[in-house]
Amino acid sequence: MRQSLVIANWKLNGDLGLIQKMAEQFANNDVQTAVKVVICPPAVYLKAAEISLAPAQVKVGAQNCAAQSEGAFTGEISARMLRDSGAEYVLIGHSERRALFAEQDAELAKKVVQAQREALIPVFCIGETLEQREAGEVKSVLRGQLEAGLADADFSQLVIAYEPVWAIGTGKTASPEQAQEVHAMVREWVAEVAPSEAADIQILYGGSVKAENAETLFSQPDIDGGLIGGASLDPVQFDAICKAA
Ligand code: G2H
Repeated sequence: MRQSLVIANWKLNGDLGLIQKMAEQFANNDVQTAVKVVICPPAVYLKAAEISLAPAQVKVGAQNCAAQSEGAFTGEISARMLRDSGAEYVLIGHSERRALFAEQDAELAKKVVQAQREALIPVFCIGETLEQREAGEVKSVLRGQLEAGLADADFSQLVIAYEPVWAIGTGKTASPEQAQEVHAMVREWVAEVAPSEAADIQILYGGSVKAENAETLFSQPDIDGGLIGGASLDPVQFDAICKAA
């Protein structure tokens, strides 16, 4: 039985005030007993978020990590540093990192290894563009991303997030059926490469999830929760999304 997981991706948003509001929203809330809730603020806020959210049983994660463990890499933050700052999860391969920061498959595979070496759970993100979907390439694109990025992964310490690029921050959401079809395909792929993990691995949906559409998405058999961007900046709405999981 897979536990539901809902992860907030604050992207380049949020501050100490939002952490405080989120902590207040989840205090005296029992959703976290059934659903694992994780907040990924900008890295500089990880420690503050860990301390504020711990009493509410909300975990924290990072949005990125270095592909290297240490050295002359100005501006980078290693997986060990993130772990020291309280992170338990780290997003890897978000489409914004791929598109805006030119992150390539080989680099992402190294990040996954670095994260797992430091006992961080990678949340490995995959997704196709609208052009690729319309060209009938969803399966080949996603399998390519999975094969390349997870080449050296330990599947027992891993989360996969399907985020169709055309649904990110656009207000367009994949239909529950479209999302389920992809999630089932991803689970089938895991069954091929790591058969013992296929039933247990958590596969999240992301892309314009809101309180209104969360329940139908999360009720699909292979959707184990969500990766939430814009709607996670509103504590009341994020709480409602967690309750739908
Ligand atoms: C996709 C998602 C969170 P949003 O990027 O990772 O953001 O919910 O704003 O589409």
